[in-house]
Amino acid sequence: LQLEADLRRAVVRHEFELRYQPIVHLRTGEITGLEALVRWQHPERGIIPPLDFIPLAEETGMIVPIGEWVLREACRQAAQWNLRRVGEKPLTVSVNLSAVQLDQADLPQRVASALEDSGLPAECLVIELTESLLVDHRPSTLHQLEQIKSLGARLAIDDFGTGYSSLAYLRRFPVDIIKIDKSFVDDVGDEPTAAALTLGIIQLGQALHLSTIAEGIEDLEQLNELTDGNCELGQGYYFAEPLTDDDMSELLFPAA
Ligand code: G
Ligand code: G
Ligand code: MN
Ligand code: NA
Repeated sequence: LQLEADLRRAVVRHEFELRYQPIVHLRTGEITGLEALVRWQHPERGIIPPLDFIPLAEETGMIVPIGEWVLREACRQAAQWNLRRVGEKPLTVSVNLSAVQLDQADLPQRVASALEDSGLPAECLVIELTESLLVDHRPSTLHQLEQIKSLGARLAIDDFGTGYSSLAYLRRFPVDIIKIDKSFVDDVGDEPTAAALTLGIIQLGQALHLSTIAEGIEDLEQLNELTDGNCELGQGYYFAEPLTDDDMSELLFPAA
């Protein structure tokens, strides 16, 4: 209950920060986008990771204002970085969405407003949905997602392969990107079953004209396996951990 009171205060006092993890084109090493990951800067307890407060935020509905701040701040920051990337392809920014946010009827308008106010082109925004969000989907979910898509934003399935009916989601929802769960990537170099499943997911993505992003790449062996398997994009500690905005600026604009 203390945590809940603290969280309420955190929403009012804006105690949240974003970290940004690069998403890299595996063959060229080029950064094509960023995933925004929220942190709570608690005044006494220091940085609190999302797994320790997002569930409470979802139960209490506080994820709605927190998630809206994340969305608006991620769009603002990405638009600002893209302004400095003269002559380069604009970066995409990926934002994680909770089911509770998707249940808000005005979510598509909130997304539209975040894009408009930031000036970020809609094609640069990726909304990440977990399989658990899709498994418990409501009748309104498909309509909500179609409205977000009609703005021009793209949809990714996070943690792909860990849910109950991953393949069914691909038929039901207008998905653009598959994020291969870290549990497959972890074992891709030394376990034949994990390698076969990973390659199968990549080929499935290709057949459906979807982008594939491998999550949690930590070493060169994993990178090589995934690159050889034609996985397009990846993220993980091998490239960079989630970075503060200052550290990300330095990575994007060295010695600027
Ligand atoms: O950043 P970290 O690796 O600790 O993230 C842990 C989990 O928290 C991930 O599953 C991620 O999807 C989730 N998460 C991070 N930021 C957000 C956010 O802004 N909103 C929601 N709903 N989940 C987030
Ligand atoms: O939204 P999602 O559940 O995919 O969140 C990604 C989470 O994975 C974040 O908490 C991020 O900090 C974490 N992460 C990103 N890259 C790596 C990695 O290479 N290794 C590990 N162990 N965690 C990672
Ligand atoms: Mn994610
Ligand atoms: Na994930």
